[in-house]
Amino acid sequence: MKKFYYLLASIAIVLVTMIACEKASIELDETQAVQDEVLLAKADKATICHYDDGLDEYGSFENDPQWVTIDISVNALEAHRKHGDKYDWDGDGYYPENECGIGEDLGYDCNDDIAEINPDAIEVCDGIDNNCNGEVDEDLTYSFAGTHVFHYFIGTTNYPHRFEFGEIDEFGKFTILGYYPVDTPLPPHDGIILNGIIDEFGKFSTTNGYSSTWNLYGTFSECDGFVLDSPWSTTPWF
Ligand SMILES: [Ca+2]
Ligand SMILES: [Ca+2]
Ligand SMILES: [Ca+2]
Ligand SMILES: [Ca+2]
Repeated sequence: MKKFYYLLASIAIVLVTMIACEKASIELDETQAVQDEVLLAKADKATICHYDDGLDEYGSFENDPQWVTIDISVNALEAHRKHGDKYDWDGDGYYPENECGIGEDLGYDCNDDIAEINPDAIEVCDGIDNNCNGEVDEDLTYSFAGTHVFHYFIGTTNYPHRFEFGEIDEFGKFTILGYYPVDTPLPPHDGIILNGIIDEFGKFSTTNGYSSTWNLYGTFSECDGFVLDSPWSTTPWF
């Protein structure tokens, strides 16, 4: 009989524990649901700089026209966009300049149609102010020195060559340290030094010192680097 009471007591403890756990679980679910609701409510809202024309719903004068910061449902965004209200329309995280000062601390988006253009973008050489600092293609430096491959022709045969350029000096002069055929049957030309100059327009030219017919022409700029007029098709001297 004693064993029977022990068994009953054990079952009771298990049941009480299960009910308590279930209750705690329900309370936890309810708390989560409330939190989800709060998050959802936040996610459904958008902060915009809205132009209040000062008229009431009947078209009567109510107050002076003004720009005001308001929270709206995301469902109403398109309607506000048509009215010219300010918002981060391209979704890059930055607002365009606005009378309400929204997003001023992050820096304004200078192009709110293109997400790739914003204050956090990296400036690249494309004629556009990518990072919205008011300067176009700033601080881009390309070294003139290095290897450049370009092509010339003997008849209709293309002979790509690899040219090694030295740096440009303060007078715009540079040196071609060597040039070599790239996968062609022509022999290499190691050790040949060429000189050239870049004029005030960024045009460069070289001569080999053996023939006045052998000039290279192209353009160098800090942004674009080395661009050869192409195809180069003057007659080689060798
Ligand atoms: Ca934006
Ligand atoms: Ca943008
Ligand atoms: Ca810039
Ligand atoms: Ca740029």
